[in-house]
Amino acid sequence: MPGHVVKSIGPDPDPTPYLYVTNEMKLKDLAKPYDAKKDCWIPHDHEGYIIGQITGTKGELVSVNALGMTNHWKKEQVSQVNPPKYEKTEDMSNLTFLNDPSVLYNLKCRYTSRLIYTYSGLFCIAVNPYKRYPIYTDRAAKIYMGKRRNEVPPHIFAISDNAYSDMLLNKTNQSMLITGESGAGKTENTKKVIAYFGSVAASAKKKPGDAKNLEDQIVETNPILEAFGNAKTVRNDNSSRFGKFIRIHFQVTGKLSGADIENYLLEKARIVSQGKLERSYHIFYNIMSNRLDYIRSMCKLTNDIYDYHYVSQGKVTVESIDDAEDMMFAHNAFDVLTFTEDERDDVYRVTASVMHMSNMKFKTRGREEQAEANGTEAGEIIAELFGVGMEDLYHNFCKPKIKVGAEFVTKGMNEERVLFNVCAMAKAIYDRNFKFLVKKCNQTLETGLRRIFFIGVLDIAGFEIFEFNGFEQLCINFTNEKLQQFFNHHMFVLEQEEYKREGIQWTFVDFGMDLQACIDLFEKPMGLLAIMEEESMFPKATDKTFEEKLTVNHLGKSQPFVKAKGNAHFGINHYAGTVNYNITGWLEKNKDPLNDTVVDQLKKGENHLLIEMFADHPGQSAPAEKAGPGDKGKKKSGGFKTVSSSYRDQLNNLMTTLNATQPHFIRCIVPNETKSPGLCDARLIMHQLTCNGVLEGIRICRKGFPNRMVYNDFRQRYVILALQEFNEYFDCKKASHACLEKVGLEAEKYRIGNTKVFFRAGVLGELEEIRDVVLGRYIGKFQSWLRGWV
Ligand code: AD9
Ligand code: MG
Repeated sequence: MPGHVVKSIGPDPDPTPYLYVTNEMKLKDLAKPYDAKKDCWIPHDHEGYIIGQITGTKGELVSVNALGMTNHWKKEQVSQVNPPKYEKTEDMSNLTFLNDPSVLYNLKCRYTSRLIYTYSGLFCIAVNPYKRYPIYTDRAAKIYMGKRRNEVPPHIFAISDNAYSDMLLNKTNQSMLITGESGAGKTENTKKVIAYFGSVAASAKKKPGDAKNLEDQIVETNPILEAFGNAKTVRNDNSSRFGKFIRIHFQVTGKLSGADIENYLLEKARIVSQGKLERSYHIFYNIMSNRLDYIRSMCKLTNDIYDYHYVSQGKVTVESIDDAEDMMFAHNAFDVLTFTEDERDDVYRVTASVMHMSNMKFKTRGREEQAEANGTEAGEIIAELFGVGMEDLYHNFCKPKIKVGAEFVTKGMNEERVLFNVCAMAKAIYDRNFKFLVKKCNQTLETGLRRIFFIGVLDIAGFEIFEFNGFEQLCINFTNEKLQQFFNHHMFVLEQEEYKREGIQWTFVDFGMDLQACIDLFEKPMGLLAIMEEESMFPKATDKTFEEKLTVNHLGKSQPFVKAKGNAHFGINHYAGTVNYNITGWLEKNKDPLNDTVVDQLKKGENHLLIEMFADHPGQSAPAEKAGPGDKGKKKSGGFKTVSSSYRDQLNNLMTTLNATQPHFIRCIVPNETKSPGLCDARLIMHQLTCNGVLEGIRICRKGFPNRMVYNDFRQRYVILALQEFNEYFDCKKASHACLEKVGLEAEKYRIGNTKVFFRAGVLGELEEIRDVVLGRYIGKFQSWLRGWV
């Protein structure tokens, strides 16, 4: 299966060349020419930024010579270059000049040297290597076990190990927030995190041949989730089409005690339609590989995937995927996770029924526009798999009962509407099946052992800005806005704590508040979500009335709500940029209507899985239709919610959980669009650094005092600037203060803390320049003394 953890056979290869900068590299980097005063970064179309030399400055303009040409740039377009000693630095927050070009350059240099992990303050950045490096082996894991972050090179294992020891030391729950674009490596990193915890906190000694250890069960949820929730997309052959939050629970001793999974919004459209280069969920093709022939015969499937339109509109095979092998991974995982054979086979039946549903044919009778069955071949199989009567099934699709007042009446449906309802039913069945799988995994992972602490791992899509942005993008982007606020707030809290500890005077502003206006736009009464929910309940609402209501309430009133560009209806200024949203079909998607009569029939049928899946669906006992014909406008109540309101509840729960944890942030980056190892597309990377908050993190960093040095280090480096002061004062802190005053640095540019001196962004560079001048003077003096002596 794509990315399945494979134990290496024989001794693990040496991971160090993929983790450390070699001495050879270091020497080469240090020998690079560097002119602190002249070298600068300027924007470049293809490379993102290139280095040029400043030749002059006039007012707001800087003349820069680069690639043999001199051009004039605005001051803010020109950034300073870091000295060579910072080449391939492991933590970019230590850079003297913390700016966008330096961050991009550092990531690029490390990536092309096969170093995929880098820190940027609180963030761990992972650039997808598109190649299997031997950095996740037992040998690699040993490097990280029990080590502090700054003792070992950047790695997801370092973050995992720190989370684990913080949990035990501080007795607090932890979370690891892994975000990034599609194909960036979120799921791969999530798997490694989970495997790491499995190995450091294994619950019991493994018995040979025993496949049902808890750590195995936790790891084995993955083949099931991936088979049913992942699909080939243009960007990723193994794209997760749902978000997830996995909590690994631990006993007081730090040993595993269980796990649970929360899943978010599975992409449903894919179940019935795919783009030309894409595929539906892996399981359909796994089954059709016929690796387990009993499944196909049990489910009455032919041997031709093209017989099933819902799952054969795009690709049906993928080069990087072995469907037969994956079938076995999923099948065995069911066993490890203690699904009974009946449960497992019902899952296969229900999955196959979705394929058969593409073959339900209907025709229109006369002028009445009443649909009726056009052949019952598919229906017979489906009815058998569902454990219901075939004729009733067709009847319920074509003439459902609806409640008007206290009465039930039969309502005629035209062909188009029936086909729509069949589609909706197929999607709902698959989606509910997926939820059942998660629920069942959770039941198995509930071991009865005491759950004292947990580490939660979040794997969800990062911020998305496409040409066309719909309901899905809105949900994802809102989630990311909330997560970014969480990050900003966390960073603010940590900074504040450090400044307090160090006794520094500073007026604090909660950086999280920078995003509040956008979050309010979504959350407040009569905000975007409230309006959407209200409109979804209102029988006569249309896309147009929805749009009008949004505009009237927010345009010119809520600052982040702006006029749309192109074929969209409105724009929102998110922290990562402006996104134009197109609201076509949102209300329908949000209501997600189902044919209640068919639901009722399934609930009364013989397929236990279907009965369980629809247990929370009111079916025919849903409240009566309020107004007008058509199955629009049904009021959802009695525990039955719109998509957006369930999502909002889930998100609120997630945020409450996260707020009570110590978080760790991992940002995954796609380096290029061709899945090529070692290749960097500067624009693509910069765009992601904006979307995933790394640049936002740097912006915040720059608002405070990003560079800091303990006094001893400061003395070692800058003693030459104030020889007398450092001689005079025994107290290094006083001497450092005197030194800074002596060189004439304005008080606003630094703060004297209890153990460290803090600097505003770029100030260390200024100090370095002063040091160069002083050093030059000493060298000059020494040289003339030498000359005199000679
Ligand atoms: V999506 O939003 O679910 O479409 P992800 O989860 O961010 O996406 P995924 O982890 O599935 O991406 O990675 C995509 C592919 O990149 C994998 O199938 C691997 O082929 C490749 N990849 C990603 N990370 C690594 C890694 N650390 N080592 C090797 C990797 N290959
Ligand atoms: Mg994924």
